[in-house]
Amino acid sequence: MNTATYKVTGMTCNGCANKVKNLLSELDGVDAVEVDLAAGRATLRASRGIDEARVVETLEEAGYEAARA
Ligand code: 9UX
Repeated sequence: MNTATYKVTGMTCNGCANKVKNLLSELDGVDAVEVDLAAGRATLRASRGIDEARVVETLEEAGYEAARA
């Protein structure tokens, strides 16, 4: 089990939060995603190592800025 929190910049409404949650949920090995819209944070739980570059790339392609928190 592996947990990682990311700072996500640019989420402005619940639609954004849901989009981020869905996108990250589709990534390999990701079991659960929690998104905190107000705090601008996403936390991933994964059964194996999280591919950090893939997480950041996925968020950036969707129009957000992301960095490991
Ligand atoms: Mo809300 Mo976000 O209308 O991509 S969904 S701003």
